[in-house]
Amino acid sequence: MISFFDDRQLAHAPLQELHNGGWENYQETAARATDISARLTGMRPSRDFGSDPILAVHSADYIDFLSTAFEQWRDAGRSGDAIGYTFPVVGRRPLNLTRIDARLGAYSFDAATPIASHSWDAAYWSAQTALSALDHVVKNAAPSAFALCRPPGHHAGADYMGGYCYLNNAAIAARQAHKAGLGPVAILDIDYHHGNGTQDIFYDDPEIFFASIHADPVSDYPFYWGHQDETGEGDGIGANCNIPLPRGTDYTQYQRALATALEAITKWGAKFLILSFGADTYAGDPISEFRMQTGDFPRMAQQISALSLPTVILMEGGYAVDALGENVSAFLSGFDHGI
Ligand code: SP5
Ligand code: ZN
Repeated sequence: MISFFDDRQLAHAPLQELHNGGWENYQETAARATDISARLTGMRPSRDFGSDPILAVHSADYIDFLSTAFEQWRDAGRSGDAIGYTFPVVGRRPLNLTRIDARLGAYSFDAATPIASHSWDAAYWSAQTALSALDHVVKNAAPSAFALCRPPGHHAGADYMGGYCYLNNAAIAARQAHKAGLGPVAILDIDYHHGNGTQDIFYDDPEIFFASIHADPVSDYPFYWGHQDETGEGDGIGANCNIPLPRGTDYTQYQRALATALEAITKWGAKFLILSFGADTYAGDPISEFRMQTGDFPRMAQQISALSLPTVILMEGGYAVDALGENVSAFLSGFDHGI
């Protein structure tokens, strides 16, 4: 399978994240991407599609913040990575605050998403990688292509970062595909965690369908989104489908949920698919609690591939670094032509 990646995605390297009451090594490492790329054939460099497709999803003030936060942090005399510690809860009045700590809090929903020296550059190129895979599928009428997005994107909303995500690569690709007239466009998110950012971005949008299978937010991050009764709002009612599953879910249970999600996508009339793929459903994942085996990933891919929709596959999470390349290539091998 043709895959896209840009080396600038590797330079993002925050040191720590706040986890269970203490600082731990940042899990979303560059080694994840190098481990995956080592297993891929047909790798191509990403092209630059500029800022417009990013600004079609994210607010201009958020992009201004993301692209300048690290510099502002350093100018304020700080060392290490930029990270917030005060978060405005829903309903606080909008204030035009300029202090870096206030901005970091306002534009993030957790403390797992520090901004380091090259974070903006890496996030920008991760989004371009998604757009490059989309462009390839469209220009060549290819059945699918793989975007090795890193940092991942599905937790990032229109104006917030979180969960190792800065720019929502899936949303950027979906909106671009819709604008290009490839629709109706559906996004299927099979990362272990709920794709809260993607859901938020399209929650009142009837034109992009979002389906997600994930760990029940009653027990797992991101807690405040991903519940089954979240079905969209306004014109978007009915265009959002959450399938939460309990910890310990194995492939036998998972494939039933996948069949339900695929049926919803078919019923909705999708003509184009954006797939947010996380390998953190793997049994050996250090931060997740599903029980998928490496051999389950090709079967999962075959089930999705049977929809016969043109598909852009985007990398989201997956933290068992030693098995990550193998799991991703196993997944891609189940997709039409394989890798
Ligand atoms: C893209 C992506 O997969 N982001 C995930 C961000 C998760 N951050 C918080 C993880 C909390 C994990 N709790 C660990 C329980 C270990 N048994
Ligand atoms: Zn995840």
